[in-house]
Amino acid sequence: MINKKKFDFAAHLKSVEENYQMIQILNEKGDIVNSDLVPDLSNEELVQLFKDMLWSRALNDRSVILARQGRLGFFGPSAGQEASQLASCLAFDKNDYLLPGYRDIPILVKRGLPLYKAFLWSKGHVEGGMYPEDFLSTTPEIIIGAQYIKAAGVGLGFKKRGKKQVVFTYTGDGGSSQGDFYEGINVAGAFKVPVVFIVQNNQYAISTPWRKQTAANTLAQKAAAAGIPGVLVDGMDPLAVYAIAKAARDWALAGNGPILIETFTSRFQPHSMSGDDPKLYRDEDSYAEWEGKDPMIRMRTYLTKKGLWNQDQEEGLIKQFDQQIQEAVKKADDAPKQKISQLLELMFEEPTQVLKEQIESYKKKEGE
Ligand SMILES: Cc1ncc(C[n+]2csc(CCOP(=O)(O)OP(=O)(O)O)c2C)c(N)n1
Repeated sequence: MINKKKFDFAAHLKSVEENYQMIQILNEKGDIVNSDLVPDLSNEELVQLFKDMLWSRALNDRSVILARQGRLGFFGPSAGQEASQLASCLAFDKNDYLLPGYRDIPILVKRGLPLYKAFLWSKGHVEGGMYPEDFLSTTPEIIIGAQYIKAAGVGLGFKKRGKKQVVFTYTGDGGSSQGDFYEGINVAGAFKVPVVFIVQNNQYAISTPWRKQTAANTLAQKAAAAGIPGVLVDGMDPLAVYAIAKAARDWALAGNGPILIETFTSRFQPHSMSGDDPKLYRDEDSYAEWEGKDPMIRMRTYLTKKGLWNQDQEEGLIKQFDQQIQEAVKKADDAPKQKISQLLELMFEEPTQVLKEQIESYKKKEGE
């Protein structure tokens, strides 16, 4: 038999990839380029979103200094990711459930976590991980990608109980290379649970560029294997991030199942403040390119053109934010010293015999 025509694998792959074009609404010059998708946000909401982004940048800048002074424990800078973080979280309701990663502190605080608790968490203090019962979030996940499996579980619980709530979770490009990522989106798709999975592709997993982690042309297309929609968004564009996250929430809430969103973004600073040196793996020129796409510049220009913002407003606000941040730092510094016995007591509802002995021994050392 003569094989007349061979299957064109390359064309097949190209046709798959064409479905994942990046969505942008607000371009680098602060102009609307996709008027069909402009989200329905009032002037007040737009200004509030920008204020939240400014606050997040101020928190980042102060935290970098604190970390350099040795006054924080772990800290993962978030500068560059303000649109990806603050505009996406704006799309969710107070009743929705959040599963964040370690870089998502601004989202947790925006959702109501007292800032001093975030500082305590950074220092590894047990109280930094103790949330009020009605605060609907897990603590920031350190094991990359693990939150995706838990998110599927929380979503399944909501679905089984007929709750009108959505789950939203964040990981990075590195997280999307983990088995947990695929298991999470797969099971969520199979059970059609209300989860919005967000991958913040800041292009590096510590020093590994995202292009070296996967042959996939986008991370959004990984959704196809789970049979769920995947959308690639300009992660430096607050309007596009919000519009897609809001639509994804509506889709999930209506019972259609999960969605995967890739926000293509940039981390402007080191992975963490614990010795990572981006000069070893990142081209100096790439900073200039990405700082030109800065979500702060874009949103500021857009609001200024609309007559909703001026520079004087901004300077006063930053001072105010800095003051609030300093107060939270002080509160965290003044917290009672971490007790190892307390940490051990919280491990299990009923401590094992070995733990009981350790707790007693620590209590003696701690002078109780
Ligand atoms: C399962 C697991 N493997 C390795 C690590 C070590 N680790 C910490 S952060 C990180 C990179 C994560 O990169 P990414 O998911 O892109 O998120 P980003 O830090 O860029 O926000 C790695 C490998 C970890 N925390 N968990």
